[in-house]
Amino acid sequence: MKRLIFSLFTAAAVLSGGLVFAATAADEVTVTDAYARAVPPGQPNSASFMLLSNASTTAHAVVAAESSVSKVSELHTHTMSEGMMKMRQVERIEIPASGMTRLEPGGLHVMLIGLNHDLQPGDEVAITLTFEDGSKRGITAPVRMLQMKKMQQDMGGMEHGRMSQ
Ligand SMILES: [Cu+2]
Repeated sequence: MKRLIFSLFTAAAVLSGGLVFAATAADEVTVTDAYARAVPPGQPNSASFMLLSNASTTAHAVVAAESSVSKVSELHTHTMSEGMMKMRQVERIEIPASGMTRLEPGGLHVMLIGLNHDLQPGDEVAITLTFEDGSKRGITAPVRMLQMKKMQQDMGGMEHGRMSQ
């Protein structure tokens, strides 16, 4: 009997350990297609994009980002306001249960503010995402040249809109 109790206890400990591990958002969210926008010297800001996939039955959210190349990293989205595309900071980027959220030019992105250096195609940007439960995930985003139209959207459609008025 003693032995049975002992093994039940062991099984429970292993099981609960496994559940704690599985419940971490960083373990349940997969990050693919990560990249950062190439910018010429003198350009202070850039952005990173990626696909966040949540295989679990619990919704998760990214609540913060840090990067190796910028002083500040913020979570941003774009919204249309009076015919102009504007960027604004968001507190969290939701990833629905069994769903995906795509960060892409003209939409959600990780804004890299105050670059330490220019970003050339072929460079890599290390980004750490923090999830709602405090768990973190490090990703590597290769730097890519984006098409001009998308770049303009992302680099401040608001300013372009003002200039054309
Ligand atoms: Cu932004």
